[in-house]
Amino acid sequence: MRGKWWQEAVIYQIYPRSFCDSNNDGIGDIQGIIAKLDYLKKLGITAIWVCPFYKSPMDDNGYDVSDFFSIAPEYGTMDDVIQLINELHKREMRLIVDTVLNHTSDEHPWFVESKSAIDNPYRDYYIWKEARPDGSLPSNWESFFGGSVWQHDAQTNSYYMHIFSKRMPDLNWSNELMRKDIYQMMEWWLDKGVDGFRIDAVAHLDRNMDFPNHQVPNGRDYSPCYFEYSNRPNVHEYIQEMRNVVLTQYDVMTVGEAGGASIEDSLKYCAYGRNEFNLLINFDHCWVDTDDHSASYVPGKWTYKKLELPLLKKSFAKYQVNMYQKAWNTIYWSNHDQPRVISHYGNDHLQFHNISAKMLATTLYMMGGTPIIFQGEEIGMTNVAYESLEDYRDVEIYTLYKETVQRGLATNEDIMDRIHKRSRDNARTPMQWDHTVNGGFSTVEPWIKTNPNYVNINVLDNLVNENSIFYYYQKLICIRQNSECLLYGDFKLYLEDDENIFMYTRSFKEDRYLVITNFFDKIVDVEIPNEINCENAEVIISNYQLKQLKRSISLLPYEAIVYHF
Ligand code: TEU
Ligand code: CA
Repeated sequence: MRGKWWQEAVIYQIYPRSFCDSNNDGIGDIQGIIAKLDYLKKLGITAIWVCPFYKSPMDDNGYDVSDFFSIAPEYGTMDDVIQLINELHKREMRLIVDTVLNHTSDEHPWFVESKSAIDNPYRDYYIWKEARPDGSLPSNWESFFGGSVWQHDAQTNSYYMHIFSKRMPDLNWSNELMRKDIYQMMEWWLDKGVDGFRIDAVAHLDRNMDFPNHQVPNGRDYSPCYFEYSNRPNVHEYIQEMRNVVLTQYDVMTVGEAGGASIEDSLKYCAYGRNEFNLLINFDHCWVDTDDHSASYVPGKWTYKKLELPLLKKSFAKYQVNMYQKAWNTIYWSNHDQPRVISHYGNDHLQFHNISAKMLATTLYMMGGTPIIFQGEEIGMTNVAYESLEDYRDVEIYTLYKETVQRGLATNEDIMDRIHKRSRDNARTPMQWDHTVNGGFSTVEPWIKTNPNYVNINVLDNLVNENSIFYYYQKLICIRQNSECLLYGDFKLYLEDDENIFMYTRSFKEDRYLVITNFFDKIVDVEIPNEINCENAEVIISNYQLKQLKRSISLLPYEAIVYHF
């Protein structure tokens, strides 16, 4: 062990609502997670990040917290959480809890107080503004979920700010009393024995309180001026205060979620010595195939164009190279907010499903940084295409549909196609454990329909098939956890502009690895750059038959090979 536990960890992200339903009420729960810890241990997982399980009206499936100190009854009890912590520690695994600091639920007592009267002591825990003199909204900013960031409340004839759903009022981080209450909550959880925090939407804690209006794209009512409430300077003041007041007293890992953070921002959030986070989740690689100009009537994440591999390669290389020895990377394909990576950047047709999933895993998990594997990725779970809008559950989808189809700005077909390709519910279908009804997730109809392809894609089949995606993940994890070079080595990208091949090396002292993957379903010939000596190259892992390294090499569809020198 050379570094900190979180540098040599392999994290598995669990969306509790969809992971395992132990009491057959159709909703995943904490006892279900406990029941699957040995499965995760077998995969090689050393820490789990569990999405919010606190009391919540579930407008955003738990990211709208109404009580930080109690557990959502549908997920279980505080005793279950304590048991989960103990069961993890028994297995030398760790628990990273998701903590939501940008907002609360509108049912949180703080907000109930805050909205009750202008002079209420909690008024300033949230961001309230009156209409502008001309009666217009305090600003024309667009919420991440679509629509305005302002919601009128009749009780005090004012607007409160919400950059997510209107049932998730934003906390006012310029209020010191509010911050102190948050820090006390974090200490309370640390005293329960949690090992880490994933800090939700941390990029948004500071916002431009002058609330200027901005340009509105044609067809939309509000301005997607996310920069007015993302990655602004004061966020770093708050994080450093959080570290000094709370985090330094404990051996705790913190990973911030900073959507839209540039490499410069990222280094501010997590560079060594910055006294902020240990790790950061940025979104850079998630949306390289968006095309804002193709449909101005929807927010950028819902647009798409054909994947240009060089853009994806440059995105990963930017972090691998610029963070090296300055900060510690996280490496992940997707999470509960993204489409399934095999459907997004791979090929989920049965013919290529297995080798394409292995190609994507090889491409990513040989890079430097702490891996975060999203539940179901290790068996190649795919996007889902529900025929009917009513089968979807995500509040973001319903706001999108209201802001487009219901306003006559787009056809039902157009928006349903975008939902199929981009919606967050793609990642939230129940975990597919076996062939039984609902994929073994629950004996009753789950809160969201199981993907019908569970008959071909499930844990049981993976565990009995030595050529499965699961065992390939298990082998990749074992390779990287036992290699100083893969854990601590440098990263060098080759063939940066090649449209089909992802090629890089990792080097550390005398050790060197060469990773070559073909991202598409066609045979591609590759010239290995002269500076790479092809002698004595040993194949470490491949998704096809082992292939000797030669100066000119031909890769089969989605072929992935790792050589060790
Ligand atoms: O997502 C954060 C998020 O959606 C924004 O940060 C935005 O996507 C990004 O900055 C765009 O660049 C987190 C959770 O992961 C998500 O599930 C929640 O809905 C959201 O916060 C609100 O809690
Ligand atoms: Ca349940």
